[in-house]
Amino acid sequence: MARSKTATNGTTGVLDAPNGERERVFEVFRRWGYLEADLDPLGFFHPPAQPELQIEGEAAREARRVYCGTVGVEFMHIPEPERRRWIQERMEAPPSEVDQQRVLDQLIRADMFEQVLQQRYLGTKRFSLEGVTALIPLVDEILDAAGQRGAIELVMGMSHRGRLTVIVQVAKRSLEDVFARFEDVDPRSTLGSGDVKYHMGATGEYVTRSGDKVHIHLVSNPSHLEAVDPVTIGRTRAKQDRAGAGGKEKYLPLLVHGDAAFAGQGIVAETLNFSDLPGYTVGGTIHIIANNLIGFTTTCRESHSSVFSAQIARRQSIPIFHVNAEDVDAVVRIGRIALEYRYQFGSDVVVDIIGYRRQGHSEIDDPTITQPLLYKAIKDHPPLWEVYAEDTGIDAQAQAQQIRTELETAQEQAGSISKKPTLRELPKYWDGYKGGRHKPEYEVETGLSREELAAIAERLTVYPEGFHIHPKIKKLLEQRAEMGNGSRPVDYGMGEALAFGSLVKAGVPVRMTGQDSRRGTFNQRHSVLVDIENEQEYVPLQNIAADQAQCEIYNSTLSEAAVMGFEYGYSRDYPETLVMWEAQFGDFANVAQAVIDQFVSAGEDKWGLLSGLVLLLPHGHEGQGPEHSSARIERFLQLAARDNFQICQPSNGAQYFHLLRRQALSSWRKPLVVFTPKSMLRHPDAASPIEDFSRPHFLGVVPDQEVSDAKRVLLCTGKIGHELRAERRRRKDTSTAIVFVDQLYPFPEAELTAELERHANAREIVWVQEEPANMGALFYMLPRLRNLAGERSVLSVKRSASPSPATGSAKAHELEQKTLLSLAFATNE
Ligand SMILES: Cc1ncc(C[n+]2csc(CCOP(=O)(O)OP(=O)(O)O)c2C)c(N)n1
Repeated sequence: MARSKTATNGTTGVLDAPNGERERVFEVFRRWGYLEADLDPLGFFHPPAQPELQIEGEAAREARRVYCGTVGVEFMHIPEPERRRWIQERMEAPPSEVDQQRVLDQLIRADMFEQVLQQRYLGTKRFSLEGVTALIPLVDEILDAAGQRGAIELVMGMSHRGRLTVIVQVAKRSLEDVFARFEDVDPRSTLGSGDVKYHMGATGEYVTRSGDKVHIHLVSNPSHLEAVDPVTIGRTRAKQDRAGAGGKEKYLPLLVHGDAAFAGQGIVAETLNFSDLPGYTVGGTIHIIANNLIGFTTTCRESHSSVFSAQIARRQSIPIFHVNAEDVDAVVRIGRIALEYRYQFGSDVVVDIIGYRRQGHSEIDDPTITQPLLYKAIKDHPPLWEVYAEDTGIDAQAQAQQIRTELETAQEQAGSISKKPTLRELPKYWDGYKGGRHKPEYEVETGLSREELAAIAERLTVYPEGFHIHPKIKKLLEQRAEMGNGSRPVDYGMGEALAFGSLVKAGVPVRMTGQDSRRGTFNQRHSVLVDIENEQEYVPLQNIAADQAQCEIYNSTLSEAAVMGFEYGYSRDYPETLVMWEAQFGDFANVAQAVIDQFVSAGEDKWGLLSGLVLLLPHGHEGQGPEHSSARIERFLQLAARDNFQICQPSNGAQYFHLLRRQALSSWRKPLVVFTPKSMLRHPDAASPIEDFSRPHFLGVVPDQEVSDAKRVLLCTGKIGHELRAERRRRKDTSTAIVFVDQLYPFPEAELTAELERHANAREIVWVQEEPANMGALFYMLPRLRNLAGERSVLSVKRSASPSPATGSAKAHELEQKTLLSLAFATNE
């Protein structure tokens, strides 16, 4: 309320001024002018007419020239008056000079590049930029302005359209190398792996008009439109964090979107929502919409319910500049204003360049079938460089011929390249890390001495004098202190805190985000203490030692896809950090399935890019219904191949501690999927004696210490194992071994073989899981167990196959669980 009052007063103040009438006219145009701006080069796009703008007079003519020309700006929704004023001043100032010769050169290069590709590789998909080639001079101007503001790197995310042109003209990779990709040289190097050419990442060096060098980092990208957005932002944030002070000025994120994707893909809104949040902000992202007013065969009218696809950004203090992509000088000028706005206010900004798509969606697509009239108009329309040459009066024919020859020569030379060219260099900070198959020498010792543990526990359980602690937290900290000194078994919550504390103390940064992660969904973490009298915060993990590394734990937005994508991106540029994303319940991770499939699982295979991201996924059937039970173990196991990641379910607090430390300390950098407990968080059976934290390693298989030489071996993972052991106690059974498989993938074959050897006389090996038969680890374990079992029979106990992971009735769950336990012990009765 207070905000809108101020705004109204501000407007009234303007109306009272001597030139009030002129201002009143301008105000109307500032608000609605963009709807009558001349934005579509082909004239097919018609926003609703605005009767308010039908004003006569000198002021109206002037305001119309500014706000209804080839630029239409939406900024009156921005609540901060100084931001509106800033934009208004720039829009109403005289236009700046543009280096037209440079612009022309870029336009010719962009269009000619596409034409040579079209001629030489007819029928090959390249997703031509023609129709929105103004993108190239726009990025050039943004880079020039950014260089002057101290930017040293542009982190760029974009999808298919124009990507190859960008790799050549912005990332400055050689033409020969890009043409060689079309030649598809060296196919044996990518048998069964690799990616298509218009998804590959690229790095390079850009020299701006002012002579500044800006490093370009074009992020590798999957087909899944816009999925790269949060990844790009996460990468930028990591680079900014590495740089420390001034990081937000040095690393600039830029996202290029398609118009249909920008409006249609929810992950765009999720990513925009990061813009001003402490855990995620990058000091403003530049968004460019390469808007050809079509998505594949779908028109704008079918693509979005808003007039412009860009308007999803209107919910935030983000200005949207729509520019006719055929007025390249205007595009360039707006590029500078957008960049300045980002640096001035640390805000996102959208530049929507509106053009057309000269070819079909890809070059093998005939658009005259679905949009015959539009494509008739496009066919008759000259390429942008010709339009620009005519508008500016520069004779471009000789220049065009020379560029064409240059491109054709490069294309011919590409034929003699025999090795697949790499288009990027990895930053130095990846030097010490390894991917590929696991090797025993990658294992590291993860145990700590009792003294070290006690010292960390002490720091974790104290708070400043005068801090008004919540009584429940006081008790929790007292219990944790007892865990630390060995007088109480250590639960998961404390196991995790000890892992984090030990890592930051040793100089390894820790970053975790997820919904309600600071407290922990299950009230288990309490990483931030809140003073009950003044809500001041105290974070014990940031007070472990004077020279410790950062420990950052943030509550995330209520998003999975974008937040997981962001953290994946962060892990890509901060390999030294233990980076974790936590699901509220593991079930919800499937909202981020595209990020899991395209980046976490396949990133190394497709692009040779490593990540140490940890996914923490609460899992377990506890009668909480179909969507609070399963983190879909089966899906992760199905994705597992060539040691692409690790999939674990630690069965107790000490195992969790060792697992997290192994992830942070090993030079083998692979994503880690952890199925984490819910009810077992505080269960005494899953707490560990402090001695177990001094053990050297995480155990892939947790042997049964109570039974040796069993008649039957029950193998399981997670909570069900504890239930089986309780059932065994109840039955006073001494002949059944219950063994936990804490690491599902890579398969701990040697450890499991050793454990089965200890029970060489067991006739039956039984895989027991609480998941339905078509879910869980069953499909994965059975063939592997059969391989190890030799003559022994391998059986399984599980719920019946089901389309949904769990029942909605708590009582039905209990009945099912009881049956499961009885079946597991059945042959012993
Ligand atoms: C998530 C997802 N859904 C569908 C597709 C298939 N697809 C590829 S490009 C495209 C149209 C994109 O239109 P737009 O965003 O306007 O970009 P343009 O191709 O016009 O530049 C579609 C539907 C995809 N790649 N990703």
